[in-house]
Formats: sequence, structure tokens, C-alpha cells
Amino acid sequence: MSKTLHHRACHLCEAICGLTIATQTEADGSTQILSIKGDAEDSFSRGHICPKAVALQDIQNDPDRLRQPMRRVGSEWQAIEWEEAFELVANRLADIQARHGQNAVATYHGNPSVHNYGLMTHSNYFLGLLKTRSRFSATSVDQLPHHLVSLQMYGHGFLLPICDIDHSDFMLILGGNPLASNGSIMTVPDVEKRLKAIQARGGKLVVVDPRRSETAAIADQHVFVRPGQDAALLFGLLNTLFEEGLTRSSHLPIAGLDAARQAIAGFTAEAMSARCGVPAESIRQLARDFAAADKAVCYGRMGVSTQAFGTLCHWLIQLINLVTGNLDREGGALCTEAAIDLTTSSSGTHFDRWRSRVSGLPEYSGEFPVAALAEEMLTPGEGQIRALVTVAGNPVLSTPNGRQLERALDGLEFMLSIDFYINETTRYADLILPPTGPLEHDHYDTTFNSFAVRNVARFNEPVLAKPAGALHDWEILVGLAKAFAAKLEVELKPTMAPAQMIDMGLRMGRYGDKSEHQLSLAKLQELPHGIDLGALKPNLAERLRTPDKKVQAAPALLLNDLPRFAAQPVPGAGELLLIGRRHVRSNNSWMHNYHRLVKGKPRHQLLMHPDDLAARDLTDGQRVRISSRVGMIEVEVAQSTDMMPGVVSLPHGWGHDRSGVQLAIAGALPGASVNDLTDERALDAVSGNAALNGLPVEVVAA
Ligand SMILES: Nc1nc2c(c(=O)[nH]1)N[C@H]1C(S)=C(S)[C@@H](COP(=O)(O)OP(=O)(O)OC[C@H]3O[C@@H](n4cnc5c(=O)[nH]c(N)nc54)[C@H](O)[C@@H]3O)O[C@H]1N2
Ligand SMILES: Nc1nc2c(c(=O)[nH]1)N[C@H]1C(S)=C(S)[C@@H](COP(=O)(O)OP(=O)(O)OC[C@H]3O[C@@H](n4cnc5c(=O)[nH]c(N)nc54)[C@H](O)[C@@H]3O)O[C@H]1N2
Ligand code: SF4
Ligand SMILES: [Mo]
Repeated sequence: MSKTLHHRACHLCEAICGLTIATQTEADGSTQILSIKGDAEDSFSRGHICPKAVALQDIQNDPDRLRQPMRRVGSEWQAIEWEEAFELVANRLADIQARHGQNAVATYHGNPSVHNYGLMTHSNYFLGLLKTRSRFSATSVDQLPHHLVSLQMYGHGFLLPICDIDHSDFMLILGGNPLASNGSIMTVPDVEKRLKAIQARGGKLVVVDPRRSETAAIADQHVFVRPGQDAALLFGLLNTLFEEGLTRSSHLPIAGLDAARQAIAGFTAEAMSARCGVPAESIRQLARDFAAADKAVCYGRMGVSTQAFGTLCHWLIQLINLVTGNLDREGGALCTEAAIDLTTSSSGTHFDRWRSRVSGLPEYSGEFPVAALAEEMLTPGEGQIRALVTVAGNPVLSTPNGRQLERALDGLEFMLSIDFYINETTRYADLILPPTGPLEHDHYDTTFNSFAVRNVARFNEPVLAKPAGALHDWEILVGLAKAFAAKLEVELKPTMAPAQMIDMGLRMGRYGDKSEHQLSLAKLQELPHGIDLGALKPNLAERLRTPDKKVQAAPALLLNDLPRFAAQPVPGAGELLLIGRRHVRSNNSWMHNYHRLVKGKPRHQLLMHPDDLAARDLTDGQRVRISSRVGMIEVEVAQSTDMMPGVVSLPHGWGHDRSGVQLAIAGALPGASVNDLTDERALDAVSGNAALNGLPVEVVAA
């Protein structure tokens, strides 16, 4: 019997907290996890941890987690061998592409792909061979507007200015709830302490949200905004800054600032007030407060990304930081200098080079908006999607109009899923290939080190041995690539393990062989608590990738969207609008079968203001029927004075009864999927990102 302590960063959300995991190996060689705790020696996360990390052991031990390839025969799942599975995929996909063309095979990457470096390094090794334009991912139900705005303004989709939260003295958050999400496009472990530190040094936190969220509850000021109308508020703020002379010069080279100023001049605080539901004087005062702070940062997340004017919102947020001199400035918004720099990659460099077949939606970085996935499967004609490969995702629960997508999946000729669960989506697959569990492989965070509020790096060794016969995600992709290349009789270039690629990336990067840090895989292996490479610094002027090497303040794409904004009617008073929410014990559509996380009261009720309940003769706790243009679901309603009147809130990722996913806790409600209500036609017209928030709904007694 021997006990070992392992140090590792949690990969489950963007905060990448350091963990200390104790294991015990028995005489028979089997290893048990004894405990999972925060790693106090990780200088970035400082011992912070949330309940999801402790549930890593439930992922590991869950008897329902798939451990070998499963083939569906009718409604039965049968275990098959890896080689047979790879052959089957190669044969089916090659046949479908031969008959219907390359674009007939689609791919969908879900959120855990970006939390698993083997999927980052090797997805294209296989999927690239498919040469299909039918590529989709969770990006377009999430952060697509951020990337598009960075591409337009700074010349690269990954040049994302990050809040310098530790040095700011005024933080304005729109549509983000880091106390529940632990931060997003802002890798910020221990976020509550960092927000409270702003207040402790005399600064201010202001939250704009149609719900008094957990983050709004600790803020100095909470502003209720009408869902989907943040652009109006932001126009009012920006105009006030210009009109009242509250701007400050920037060291950045800028093109088009006057054009931007003129284009938005009509959208004054007074003109915008009725749209966003915020009094004009409050908008003006907020602009003055923001400008008065020496170091201020405006930040927007899911609530403003997944709405009808998501791209406009993110453009305006960038402009507010820019004109107050807070862009690329300490305490404002700064681009992280990651050890492996995504801003030198070719991904994130193009937009609208081609369009989707049915609705003509633009590609971004080679992907179409996922709202178009079902229609591309259901609409006959040349190029119709006949097969799908999903990787670490659950689009039936996570993309708009999930019921329609289910009908589409049911009609496919072939579907492959790389996932370790049978979920609401993968149950339609003909074949599921399960990778090793997260603690059974090594990891280097290529994604979130790049969006972190400090420059950090960390390599994670596996905690547990790889079981006999198991394959890592990247090995599955290599297996598939080999079988498919053999079938097509094309030559496959050699590859290497992800860790070797990271070694090369680290050594060639800014902290590598040519720097004082000498970062390499070997060096990081000696630093089990990770390495801090310093605070964020101004660097945008040198990193701009626009043709004229200037910040583009007035991209034509954005100016062209202003008439759509101006033409949108002022929301009606009686309208009920649906928004989403997250909870710290839940993770998108999975981890709902672990008792540790789901125990206690159900947390997936519809939150509604008492006045809205009364107006519909409804009572707290009653079952209600929610309907939208596309569907209808039934849930329990919970009265909440935290809701803005006229707004209701429901979390996504529930509705497990349709797949029979067993909830560990007896009596726990499976919940219903909010994406049975969200509308695949409700889009941010510029990017094609789904407008999940601000959905008109009706609520009646069930
Ligand atoms: N209405 C509404 N809809 C939303 C949102 C919202 O706020 N409101 N949020 C959107 C956002 S931001 C996102 S990111 C999406 C998420 O949506 P998706 O990415 O489609 O779904 P997830 O729930 O993250 O899917 C997780 C799946 O990945 C599998 N998985 C986990 N780890 C691994 C791994 O290491 N390898 C492999 N191969 N599989 C793994 C799990 O078993 C699970 O089946 O949902 C979006 N949908
Ligand atoms: N515990 C937990 N953590 C997670 C996840 C999870 O599922 N669970 N998911 C991870 C993922 S994939 C992501 S992308 C991030 C997301 O991270 P965040 O964006 O911080 O997460 P949300 O909780 O969705 O916050 C969105 C907020 O926007 C508000 N909102 C909705 N509509 C509007 C609107 O029109 N205007 C404004 N101003 N606000 C609006 C909502 O009330 C909510 O408080 O979280 C990540 N972290
Ligand atoms: S906040 Fe929780 S889930 Fe996110 S990285 Fe930290 S421990 Fe993991
Ligand atoms: Mo996300």
C-alpha cells in the first residue's frame, strides 16, 4: 500500500485551479483517489477550489462511463474492438463522401474539446482528412462575437483583451456571472476574492444583468437591463463619454474613431433609455463613474454574447475601453502573453469566406454557426449533411431547437461520437468511442493560459495509470486517421504525442529557448504547482495584425449592423423574455449524474418575479408550461425578487429524461431543456451566433 500526492490543474472550467489529489495504490496494483483539495502552493489559484473539482473522482469511478467502443444495433449497445471500430468509421464515412460529396460529413466539437489538449492538437489530424466545410462547434452558442470583434478590430480572433482584474479599480460587468461560472474569457481562479479586492482597495464593481445574480449581489451597484438590449445601454455610455468630454487619449494607433463617433451619435443615453430600461441619467452617471476611475475595465460575457446584438455589444465594449484609455493599459484590458501563443495561429484569421448552403450564414475560422446544423441535415439537395462526427459535445441539449436537431440526427446515414457517455446526443450515434478519463492523461492548457489574468503555465502529469486497452482522445483520432487514410489510399503525415508538441511550442515561444525562462516540457515537469510569468502588460500596439497595424475603431461589418439595431422596435411592456443561468454545482449538460453535485434541492426551476406570477395567477412551486415559437416544456416555477419584472430565467443543460440518463439521487428531477424553447432562427445577424437570451415566451399553469 502506498500513498501519493499529485498536483494538477482542474480542467473542468476556465479557472484552471490547482488541485492536490491524494491517491492510494493497493498491493494488487489498483489505485483509489483518497481526496481532492485546492493546491495552496499554486500561486495563481491560491488554494481555491469549487465542488466540481471534487467530483473528478465521480467521473473516474462512474460505472456508467463508457470504457470500450460501443456499437449501436437497433436500440442495443454492443462492445466492439478498437480496430474494428476504426475500420467501420473509415468505410462508412468514405462511402458517404463518395456518394454525396465531402461536405455530406459534418463535425461538431463541444466545450470539453477546449479543455483537453489532445483534442486541440489532434482533432484536425483526423477531421482534416474529411476535407469538409460542414464544421460546427459550441463556439457559435457562446463566444463567437468576441472572436469576430477581435478579428475586425485587432486583426486576429484570439487577440482578446482580458480584464486586468488585480489592478483595476472599476469593473463594469455585463452579462457575466463569475461567482457561478468562475469566470469566462477571463481565466481567473479565486474570482470572488479578486473582485472583493477591487472593493477593498477603494474601487467599484458594477454588474448589468436582468437578474440580481450572485455576482450582482456582491457588487457596489446592480443595474437591471432589458434582455437583449445591452447594446442600447452601451451606445448611451459611449455617447456620454464623447459628448461630455470624458475620453482619454490612447497610445494605440487607431483608425476610424471619428467615423465610429459619428455613426453612433444618434444613439444618446436619452434615446436609448426606453430600449434598455435604464433611466438616461443613470446611464450618464455610470459613464462618468467609469471615466472618473483611473483604471477601469468594461467586460461582457454570455449574457451579451448570446443575444441578437452580440457582436455590436462586444464592439462597443472594446470602444468604451479604448476611448477611456483603458485598452492595453494596466488595470484595464490587456492581451495575455501565453507561453504558447494562439495569436500566431492561422485559426481565427478569416470570416465569411464562404457561406452555409441553406441560410447563407457566414463561416468563422472554417466553422458555420451551429444553429444551422439541423437545417443542413434536413434540407434535401446537393451538399445535404448525411453523417456527423461529434467530439465531446451534446448539441441536442446545448444548441437552439434541440428537438429539431434530434429529428435530424435520427435521419442520418451514420453518426460517430467520441465521448465517454451515452447522452441525449450520442444516443443517436452508430458508434461511440470513449477516451480515457481526465485523470488518466496528461494535460497542458493551450486555451485558457491564453486568456488568463496573469501569464501562467503549468503541465499536468496523469494522476492515474491508463487502463489496459484504453485510448486517449488523441490516440482515437490517430487511429481513425490511419484507418481513413488507408481507405482513401492517401499518405498520412507522421505525428507525435501532444506533450511533445507542447515541448516544441514552449521552446519556440516567448518564454522558451531564447528567453531567460527557458521554458520546456522538462522544465514545467519540475514545477508541479505551475509557473507564474508575471502580470499582464501592454503589448497590443506591437501585436496588432490588421493590414495597417492600427486598431480599427469602425469596422464596416459593425457600422452596417447599425440600421438593424435602429429598426428594432422598443420591447413591449407585456412581453415575457427568457434568459439563462449557471450554477456552481452544474457543468453545462453533464456531471448531472454525480450525487455529490446534484444533491439538495433541484436548481433548475424557472425563476419569475412575484408580480409576473400574480399577473398569471401562478403560485411559487407550481408546475408551469413555457412555450416559444419552436416548442413547449414543463418545469417548476420559483418566485424570485432577484428577477427583473418581465424576465424569467432557466438554466440550460437539463432535460435528461429523454435519454433515460440515470440521476444518482432518488427523486431528483431530470429538469427540462431550455433549448427545446430557444429558436434556431434567433441569431446575432452579424456573426450567426445563437441569440439564446431574450427569447419571447409565454408561461401558463401546466
Ligand atoms: N440556452 C443555452 N444554451 C447553451 C448555453 C447557455 O448559456 N444557454 N451555453 C452554451 C455554451 S457556453 C456551451 S460551451 C455549450 C456546451 O455545449 P456542448 O459543448 O455541446 O455540451 P457539453 O455539455 O459541454 O458536453 C459535454 C460532453 O462532453 C463529454 N466529455 C467531457 N470530457 C470529455 C473528454 O475529455 N473527451 C471527450 N471525448 N468527451 C468528453 C461529456 O461526456 C459530455 O457528453 O452549451 C451552450 N448552450
Ligand atoms: N459552474 C459552472 N461554471 C461554468 C459553466 C457551467 O455550466 N457551470 N459553463 C462554462 C462555460 S461553457 C461558459 S461559456 C462560462 C460562461 O460564463 P458566464 O458568462 O459568466 O456565465 P453565465 O452564468 O451564463 O452568465 C451569464 C449572465 O448573463 C445574464 N444575462 C442573460 N441575458 C442577459 C442580457 O440580455 N443582458 C445582460 N446584461 N445579461 C444577461 C444572466 O442572468 C447571467 O447572470 O461559464 C463556464 N463555467
Ligand atoms: S472553479 Fe472549480 S471547476 Fe473550475 S477549475 Fe476551479 S475547481 Fe475546477
Ligand atoms: Mo461555453
